[in-house]
Amino acid sequence: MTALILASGVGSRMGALTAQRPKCMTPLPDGETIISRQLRQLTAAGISRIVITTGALAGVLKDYVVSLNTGAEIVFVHNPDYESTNYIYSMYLAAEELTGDILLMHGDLVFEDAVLDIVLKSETSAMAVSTTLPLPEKDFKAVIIDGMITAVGIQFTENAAAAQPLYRLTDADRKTWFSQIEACCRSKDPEKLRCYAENALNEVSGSCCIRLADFTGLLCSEIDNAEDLARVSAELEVLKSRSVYICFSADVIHSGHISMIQKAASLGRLTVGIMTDEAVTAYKHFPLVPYEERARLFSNITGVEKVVPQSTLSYRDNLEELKPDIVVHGDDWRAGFQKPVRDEVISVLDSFGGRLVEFPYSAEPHIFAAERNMRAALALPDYRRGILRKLLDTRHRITAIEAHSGLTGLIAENARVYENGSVRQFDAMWISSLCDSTSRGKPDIELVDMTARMRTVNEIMEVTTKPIIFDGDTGGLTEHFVYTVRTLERTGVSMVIIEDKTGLKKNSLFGTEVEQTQADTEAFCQKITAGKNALKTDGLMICARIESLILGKGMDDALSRAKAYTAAGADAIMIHSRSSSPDEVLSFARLFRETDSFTPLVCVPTSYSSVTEEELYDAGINIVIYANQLTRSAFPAMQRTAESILRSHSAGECESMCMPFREIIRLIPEE
Ligand code: SPV
Ligand code: MG
Repeated sequence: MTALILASGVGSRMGALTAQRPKCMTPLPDGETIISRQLRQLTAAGISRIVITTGALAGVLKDYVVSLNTGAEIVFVHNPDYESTNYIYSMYLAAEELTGDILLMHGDLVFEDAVLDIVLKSETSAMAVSTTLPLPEKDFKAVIIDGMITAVGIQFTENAAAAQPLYRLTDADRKTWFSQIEACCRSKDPEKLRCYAENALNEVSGSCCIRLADFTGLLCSEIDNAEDLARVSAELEVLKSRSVYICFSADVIHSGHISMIQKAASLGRLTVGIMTDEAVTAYKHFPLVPYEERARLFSNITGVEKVVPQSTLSYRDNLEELKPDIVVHGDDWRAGFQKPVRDEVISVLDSFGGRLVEFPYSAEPHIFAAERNMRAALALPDYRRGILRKLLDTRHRITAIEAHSGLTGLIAENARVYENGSVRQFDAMWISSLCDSTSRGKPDIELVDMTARMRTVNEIMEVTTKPIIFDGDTGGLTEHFVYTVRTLERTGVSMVIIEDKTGLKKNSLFGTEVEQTQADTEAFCQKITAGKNALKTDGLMICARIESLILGKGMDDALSRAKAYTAAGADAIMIHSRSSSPDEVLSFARLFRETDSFTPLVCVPTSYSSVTEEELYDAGINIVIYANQLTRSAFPAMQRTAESILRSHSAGECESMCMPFREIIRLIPEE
C-alpha cells in the first residue's frame, strides 16, 4: 500500500515555529517531529512506499526526510503554487504516483499506532472519526449515516462526528475521489483550487463506501497552532504512563494473541489478565494448559509488564482493583454471549474515567485451525479421561446432564446461559442406562449389553469434548467388571458409577415397588477393589452408588456402606433416593461429611427435583447429575407431533411445534 502525506501547506498559524521549517517538521517530545513520527509509524505498519507533497520550504523537508533513512521508498511531489492553492491541488499533482489502495493523511497529524491500525484494518475505505469527542468548531466533521460517511467538512453538525484527515481509500474510492479532484483542478477556477479536497469528495461520496474508523479514546489530532502543539505534546507524555488491561483465556497461544498484545502495549503499560482454570472451565472447557503455565508464557511476551489472574468471565473485580486507563479487546464481543460482559466493562470503566479500545477481530484461517486442533486434542481419550478429576480438584461443584446420542451429546456440550456476568454450562455428560435403554425401546434391566452401550459412548465422544460419567448399572459379575473398566478407561470415560444391587436390576425409581436385591457389602467392596486394580491409569474414577435409601434400608446402612466402599477404593460415592423431598440426601451428605471431607459425593435429583444445586453443594454434594430430563422432555414433544399428524392427516398443523427444516439441515455443520 502507498501512503500519501500532504505537507505542502505554509502553516502560518504556527507563527515562528514554521519560519525555518515546514509545519510537519515541528518537534514533538522524545526527539521526534510530526513527520518523523508518521514515517516511523507507517514503516512499522509495513507501508514501504510513501508519497509526500511539498510546498513551502520544500528543500528543507526533502533533505530532512532523506536524512531519516526510513528504509521506505519516498517520492516527493512538489506543488509550486502552494501559496495560492489548497492541498486539493497537491493531491491532483500527486495522483499519477498513486495506484491501488492508499493511506492518506495530513502532514500535521499526530496519532497513536492504534489509530493507524484501526484505519488500516478496515475492509472498506475508512476515515478516522471519534464518535464521542465534542464537535470541533473549526475542524473537520464527518456526516455519518448508517455507518457510512456521506460528507466531510467543517460546516456540518447534523449526524456529524469529529473527524481527522486520516483515510484508508480502496482503489475504487481513490479513483472516484481523485477523478473529481482532477475535474475541479482542470476547471482552473481559483475557488476550486483553494477549497478542501473533501468538497470534491462530497460531490461523489454517494459512489464511495467510506466507513468510520472510530478512534474513541485514542490520540489523533492535527497541530494547527502553538496551543495544539502544547496539548498534543502533553498527551504524548501522558501516554507513556497510561495503564492498559487486556484479558485472555488463551488455552492455545497463537499469533492473534501476540498481535493483540503488541497493539495493547503500544497504548501504554500493559497488564495482562489470564483467566484462571476455573474461569475458563466455567464458560469454555477445561484448559489444556494450566493457569500457571499460561501466566508464565504471557509474562515472557515482549510488551507485557505484569500478569494477573482473572477469576471470572466478568472483568469487574480486576478493573475495580487496577483502574486501568484503557481496556483492550477485539470487536468480536459486541454481539453474542460476551456482549453483557462488554456492557459491564464499559460501565465499570465509566465509573472511573477509563476507556474501552476495540480492535477489529481478524479470525485468520490458521488461528481457526489452531483452535480446531485444540478442540480435537480435548476430545482425545487420554486427555478427556482426566478432566473430571481436575474439575473436582479445582471446583468441587460439578453438574452433568444426560446424553444418549450424538445429538443429545451436542446439547450437553453446547448448551449455555448467561448469568450474573458469567456463562453457565454443564461440566459433564451422564450416559444413563435408563435413557440409553429407553432410546432403544428397551427396559432398564441391563438388557442393552455393554457392546451396545459402548456404541452410544463412542457416538457421543465423537462429537463432544466434555468428560463422561458412565452409568455402569451393577457392573455385572466382578469377573466381567474388570474388563468393562479397562474398556471404559481406554475409551476415555472419566467415571463409572456402579450400584450396589445384585440379580435382576430394575430402575431405582421403582424403589420397593418391584423386587430388587441390594448387594452384600463385602461382595460389592470386592468388585470395587477388583475394578480399581484393573485400571492402568488414575484417570477413570470408580464411583460406588448406594441404594440403601431406595430400598428402605435406612440412613445407617447407607453411611456404613459409604465408609466400606471408600475403604475398598471407591473414588466417589453416589447416594440415590426416590423421595420427593431432598431431606434424606441432604442428611446423608451432612453426616458423611462429618467423617469424610474428601471423597466426592454424587446425587441424582430426579424425584426431589425442586432442590437447587446450591442446597446440595452446601450439604457437601460435589456432582449433581440431571439424569433423564432431555429424554423426558423430548418424548412428549415427539408424541404430540405424531398425534397431531394422525389427527390432521397432514404435517401442516404440527409445523409450529417443529424446528424449521432450514435450520435442521444446518444444525450440524460439516467440518
Ligand atoms: C439412570 O439414569 O439410568 C440411573 C439413574 O441409573 S435412575 O434412573 O434414577 O436410577
Ligand atoms: Mg441407570
